[in-house]
Amino acid sequence: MMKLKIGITCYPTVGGSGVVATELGKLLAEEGHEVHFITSSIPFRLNKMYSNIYFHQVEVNNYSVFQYPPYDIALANKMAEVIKRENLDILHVHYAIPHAVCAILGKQIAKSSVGIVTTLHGTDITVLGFDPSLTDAIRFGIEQSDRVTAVSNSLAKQTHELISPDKSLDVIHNFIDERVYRKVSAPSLKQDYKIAKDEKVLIHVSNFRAVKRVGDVVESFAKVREKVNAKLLLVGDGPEMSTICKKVTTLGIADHVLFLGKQDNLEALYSISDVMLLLSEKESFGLVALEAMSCGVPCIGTNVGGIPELITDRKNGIICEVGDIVGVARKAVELLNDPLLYEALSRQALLSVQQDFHSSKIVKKYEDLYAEVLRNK
Ligand code: GMT
Repeated sequence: MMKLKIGITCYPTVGGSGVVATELGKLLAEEGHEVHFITSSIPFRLNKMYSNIYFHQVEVNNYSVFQYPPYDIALANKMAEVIKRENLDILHVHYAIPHAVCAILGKQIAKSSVGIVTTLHGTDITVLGFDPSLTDAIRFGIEQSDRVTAVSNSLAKQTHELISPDKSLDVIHNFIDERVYRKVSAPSLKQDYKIAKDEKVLIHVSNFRAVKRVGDVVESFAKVREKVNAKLLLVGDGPEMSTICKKVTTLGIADHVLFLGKQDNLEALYSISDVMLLLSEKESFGLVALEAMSCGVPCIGTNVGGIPELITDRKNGIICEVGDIVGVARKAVELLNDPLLYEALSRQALLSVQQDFHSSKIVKKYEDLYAEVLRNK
């Protein structure tokens, strides 16, 4: 395919959408495209030097006359500047609000015909879509983009139900870099965490927002421990953290739960884990489940959003209903005590990532979408 100049805007800090946007930019650069990140800070996953990746920082001045710093306008202005100076073919933004709306404004300011592609990740629809003060702006961002993708069929359906845009949505599932997320040898890590060799390890990774239901993770784990000698790794941080710490103490499992905070090199943590728990009440995709599966770790996930699009019950993982703590614990114990079932799910988890979510397939889908946008100009 022709090599393109592609602008990318996302929230660059920790979070699934920022991870996916940054990994996509890196892989597009490896395909020979020129990639321009237009963000408020360097995306945290941009941890390697690429000669064809550029970073344009959005700076927002805090003038005392303004009650709120004008981030969206500064972003649109920066987008216009980069569209014109770098002669961008495509501007790919992640989130309808504010990024798609800023892209449309930036394109107008630049008086350009740049193609706008918007990817919906969930929070913009499943949370903001319920806020009547934003729905018209979200619909505008979607309808005025050349193409809009959603990270799961579930999210596409929910977008139609909540926002009713006059636009068809393409579903392009998320991916991970399978060169990074693979089972690695971490011989002393279990010992470093004072986890016995024969102890099982359960892991949960999230931003500890209420929707992640980390309380259910902890309660399920307490029940698992009644039957299986195990430790729980809690990775990440967020608003529910202090409630969860208290719950762990109340349940009397403080010696068996390790709070690891935000971590890089998750592949090493997945590689010492046996099962991942993702028990959210809303989850448009569930990138962390894919990361774990790519390291051969089966996931117990809830029957919500995009999770059943990556986990097929008892084939490559296990599905439970939201809030079914007893069911989660029973199924986790069964999985941990049945080596044949465990081996089958672990092998199939890895295969699913390679067959259905391989980065080369997903990146090609985005490239094809960009090519279609440019053909229709
Ligand atoms: O999960 C979060 O709270 C972060 C959020 C984000 O916007 O970065 O993640 C959303 O996008 C990810 C990447 O597409 C998805 O894997 C997550 O499922 C989705 N989160 C929710 O829908 C709650």
